[in-house]
Amino acid sequence: MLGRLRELGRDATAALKSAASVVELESIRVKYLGRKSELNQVSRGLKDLDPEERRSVGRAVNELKNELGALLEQSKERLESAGEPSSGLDLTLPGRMPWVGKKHPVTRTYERLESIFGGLGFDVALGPHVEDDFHNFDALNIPPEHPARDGWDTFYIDDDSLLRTHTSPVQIRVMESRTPPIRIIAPGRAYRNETPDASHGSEFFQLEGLYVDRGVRFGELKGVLIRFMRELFGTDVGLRFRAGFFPFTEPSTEVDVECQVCHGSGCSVCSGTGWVELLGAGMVDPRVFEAVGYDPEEFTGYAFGLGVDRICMMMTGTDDIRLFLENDLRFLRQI
Ligand code: FA5
Repeated sequence: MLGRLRELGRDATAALKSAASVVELESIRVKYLGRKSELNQVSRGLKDLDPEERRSVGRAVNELKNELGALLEQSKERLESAGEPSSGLDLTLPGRMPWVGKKHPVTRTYERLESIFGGLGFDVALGPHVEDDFHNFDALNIPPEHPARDGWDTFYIDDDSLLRTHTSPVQIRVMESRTPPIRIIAPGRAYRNETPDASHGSEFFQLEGLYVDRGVRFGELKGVLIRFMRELFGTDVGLRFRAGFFPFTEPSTEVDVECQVCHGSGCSVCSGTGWVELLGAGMVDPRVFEAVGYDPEEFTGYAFGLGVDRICMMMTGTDDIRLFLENDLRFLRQI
């Protein structure tokens, strides 16, 4: 028995001296001094030995326990002074900052627009991104042979389905399903088979507006657009209404804002003109009313289509629309 105790002592001492971490030290303690250790079993079996042997073995067990306990403390101090933390948990390490997500700047711009138009009594309507020729073109007074179709370079899916080139088809879907008065905005993506540049994406965000009732006039359209532009950009921002052409509105206008990137001196965003086109608008053409079964003698209305990415560029001074789709957090975090 005494020989076995000496053997255990030798093994435990060697293990404690060579332990390389506090975790390893703990497993050595469990093995040689723990509840299920051989040394503990010898200790518990002392009562079955005859008195003589009990005395000598008992003394040897106690001495060995004391020796190993002291050696355990020394090894722990040695490891801790060498930089090994006692629990494997280093409370001095700086904490990890949680990632806090934010809405995309174009989403925030849309939400701002929604709130302005909501305050003016417009509800939100949505439509499909995969459209048919009728809603995207024919009902908007753009028949197949009409040269205006060239202005909307289209991604066709098959002969009759396409990725909508603007949000105007939502006008048609809303008028088909409701009767006036109608006052809606329709936000969402539009797709054009265009080569992207600083101010053109092949995929971009538009916001359509439509108001139909009896006796709606062009002056109301102008008033709403000026009001919303001033809420966004401030009262002294330069605005420009130009005569425009859209097959689905008559008369039509395009509205530009003074370039907020170069403030009018000319840059790549405004193609050197000092102005950026933000929207197209006009009075709903009677042929559109006929296509949805409304009587053009009874109802009049206005419609507009804004480029939300362009508005976001102007509000944030961003000089390239493509940055909005690149998902580069270094850029997005600056806004
Ligand atoms: C239209 O899309 C018409 N549907 C707008 C409209 C609606 C007119 C209702 C009348 C009545 P246009 O192609 O001009 O029109 O586009 C409208 C706005 O979308 C532009 O002023 C511009 O701000 C934005 N836009 C157009 N093409 C792109 C593009 N490739 N990338 C980013 N924004 C664009």
